[in-house]
Amino acid sequence: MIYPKIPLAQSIIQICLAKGITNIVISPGSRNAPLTIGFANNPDFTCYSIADERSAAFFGLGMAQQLKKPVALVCTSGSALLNYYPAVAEAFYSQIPLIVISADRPQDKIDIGDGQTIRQQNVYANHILFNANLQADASQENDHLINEAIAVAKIGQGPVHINAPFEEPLYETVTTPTVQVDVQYTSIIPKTIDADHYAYYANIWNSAKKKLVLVGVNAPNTIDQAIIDYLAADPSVVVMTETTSNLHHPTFINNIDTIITPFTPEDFEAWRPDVLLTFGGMVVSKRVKAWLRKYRPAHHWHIDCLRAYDTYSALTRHFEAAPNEFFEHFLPLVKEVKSDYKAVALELKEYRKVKHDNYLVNIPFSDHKAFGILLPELPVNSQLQISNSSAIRYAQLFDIKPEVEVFCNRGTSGIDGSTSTAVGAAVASGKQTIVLTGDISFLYDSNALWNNYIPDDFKILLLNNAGGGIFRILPGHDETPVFNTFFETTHNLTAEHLAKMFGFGYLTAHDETTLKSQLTEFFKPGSGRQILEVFTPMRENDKILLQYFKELV
Ligand SMILES: Cc1ncc(C[n+]2csc(CCOP(=O)(O)OP(=O)(O)O)c2C)c(N)n1
Repeated sequence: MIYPKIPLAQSIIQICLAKGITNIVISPGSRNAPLTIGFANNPDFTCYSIADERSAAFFGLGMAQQLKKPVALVCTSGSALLNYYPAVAEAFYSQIPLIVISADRPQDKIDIGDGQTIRQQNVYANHILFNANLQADASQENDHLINEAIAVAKIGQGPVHINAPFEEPLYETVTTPTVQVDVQYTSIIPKTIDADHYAYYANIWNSAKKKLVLVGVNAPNTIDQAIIDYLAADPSVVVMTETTSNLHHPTFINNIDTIITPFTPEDFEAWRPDVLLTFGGMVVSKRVKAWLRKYRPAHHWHIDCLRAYDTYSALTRHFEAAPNEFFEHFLPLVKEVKSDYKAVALELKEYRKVKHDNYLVNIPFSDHKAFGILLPELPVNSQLQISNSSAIRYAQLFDIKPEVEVFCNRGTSGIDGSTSTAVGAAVASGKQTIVLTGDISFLYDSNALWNNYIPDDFKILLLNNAGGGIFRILPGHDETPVFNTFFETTHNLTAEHLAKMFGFGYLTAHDETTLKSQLTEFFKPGSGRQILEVFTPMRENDKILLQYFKELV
């Protein structure tokens, strides 16, 4: 076996292995050579080589999102690790474990005029769970920091940074490790549930006639069926789910914006919950946030092992538990409450559905129409990775098969890494993965395709409306050169040449008929990696969407 000669690099590699950190995404460089040599020559690790650190970090994030365990990123010194920052921030807000290992120069070589040298220690200070600023010599203190970084990433479900200074020579190797590492194992002590406390909250629940359960980003197949059944049955409970919640039941409202956008102030008041119970991560719907912030519930309880945001300025209780664990203790204490809250919601859901379906049939080809056509065609048991901007917002308006798992980088809502994340997720999950993206997001992250690990059945549905269509929908849109140039960033680009360069099949659609036929071709088993670029009319899309909300009444 080959090991780097530098003892500190040996320590990092051995502790990673001992702690089960075996997926390593490496970007090229010299300063990180000791780590690259050590990881890549050890068959216990699976190493991925990705040149663009921004893309590499999102790729690692996508893997960790699926594996639910840390993935390590390894890069050289200088600006390399700054390019990890978007994914580090996403991991921080989406609670995804990532271990950044950056190679550095020893401290006395910083700020003396050496090349590719920046101040690396604590560089992610505001968005990191732990900084292990190592010293150049292997030591117990260093080992302790490495151990702790990995433990924090696992327990805290987020990014950590290990900064490792290496002195030249960097490429020398040995055949057996020369250092003994100190591996420490941290066990998670589960928080004990206080049963009396639950009784207090169950009393409030049992006397409330309007309980709203709102579910944000949530991994597929994580909520017990008994919980879903209870929430679906109690007449005083309305469940609203985000597309990214991966939670399904015919009685759940999975198209929040379709339901509440046309609301009058009286409707908002009538729907104001007495108790708001939330779980899962970020909520996409701006409208639900605006509603609940203005018409605040008397009680807002959030269930999460680690964090609770006071999104509606109404948070009264953070239950530090996983949802299943919470409900396991809570459900035996609850009683069904007589109420028409759910019945009214379901009646409106039915009503809106008729309006929604009618509207879709009658509109011309557009973003809205295209979503209505393509979402039902997603293959069962596939995984949908949606980019930010209007793609994730349109997706909220339509039904998506329960057998399709849905993900989106909503931690920071960036447009900078959706495709790279999807590639990482596809590699880690082994599921057929479909990216659903706008043109600006796709072009921004086109280096995602500069990747040797993209599975053969990876598909990209690219909605090209010649710019950032979202800005047309937002208030403040005005058809001026400033709007077109600086907001919408209008362009005439297509993915045709990128597809060719990166070995993807390339299909296009400009209307309903071609979209339908191209989708058949696109999803044909064995048709390989494909981009289907759907061209929609930039100047019509926003009008069609805004009219949709009017026609729902
Ligand atoms: C890294 C980053 N930069 C800027 C933004 C602001 N932003 C949000 S949406 C958007 C345009 C997206 O356009 P596109 O992907 O074409 O989607 P469309 O709105 O047309 O559906 C921009 C620039 C962001 N979210 N993330």
